[in-house]
Amino acid sequence: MNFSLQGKTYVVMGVANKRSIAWGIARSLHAAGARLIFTYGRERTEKSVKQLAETLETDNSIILQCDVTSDEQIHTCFSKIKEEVGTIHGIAHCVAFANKEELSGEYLNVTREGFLLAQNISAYSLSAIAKEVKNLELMAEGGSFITLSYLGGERVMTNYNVMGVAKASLEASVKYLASNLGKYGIRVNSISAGPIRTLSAKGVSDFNTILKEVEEKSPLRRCTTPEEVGDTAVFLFSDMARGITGENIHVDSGYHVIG
Ligand code: N5H
Repeated sequence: MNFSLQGKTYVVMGVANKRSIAWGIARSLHAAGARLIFTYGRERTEKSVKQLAETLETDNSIILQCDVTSDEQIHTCFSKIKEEVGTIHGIAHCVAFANKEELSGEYLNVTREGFLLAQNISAYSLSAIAKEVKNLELMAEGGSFITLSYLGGERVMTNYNVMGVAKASLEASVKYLASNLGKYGIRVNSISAGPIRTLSAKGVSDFNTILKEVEEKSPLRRCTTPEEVGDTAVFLFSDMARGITGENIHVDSGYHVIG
């Protein structure tokens, strides 16, 4: 048993730019010898995903659109993946969205529309993709799913609001999916990452203060990097983690143990 992902194929969903956690995961998977397939949501990110994929020296040229709010796009995307490679070994689901207006102030101001939008993109999409993978028998040799969460899904974090409720739903989905897919040799886990300066964090007014608090109070006294999340993803995807499913691993310098 080792960490090598040589000869295996992984789908990485949600690379937006070079700061993306998804890109950190892609680089770690690539270093472990994996072949990568990328998906993006909005047309305008296609170019940057292509440019980033080209910086990896192996052939990672399958780049497909997958707007996760559309069952049809999910079906088309994963059917194409089936046609192109036949079998995949894992999916990194790094997709989330909520209306900006609902990521500050009181959670109480949440709207039905905003609540459902956050749930649709950030939580339901994992189940929709898992269903498609199962129906297409894409993980015929067994495999694993990884999704990204945040501490705000477990406890109240200022301004996380509707996204916290979506992450709670995502983390519960991980457990139910793990329970259903285990019999096919498919594991489902999440990584709860510490705050990282990504496109998602853009516009968060007090982000520097949040990072500073992690630096000062976390057991490791430093912030989380996309590389740390990427390396944990390699572990979770590898046979070394064959006994782990339905789990939420905190890659956050230990911040979650602090009161
Ligand atoms: C407690 C915090 C800070 C406040 C909450 C931030 C939540 C961020 C997550 C969501 C996914 C961000 C989001 O949807 C932003 C959009 O409204 C506007 N941005 C966009 O449309 C950009 C262009 C696109 C590409 O973004 C997306 N998502 O598609 C949490 C932070 C300390 C940690 C953090 C930032 C967590 C997290 O979940 O990302």
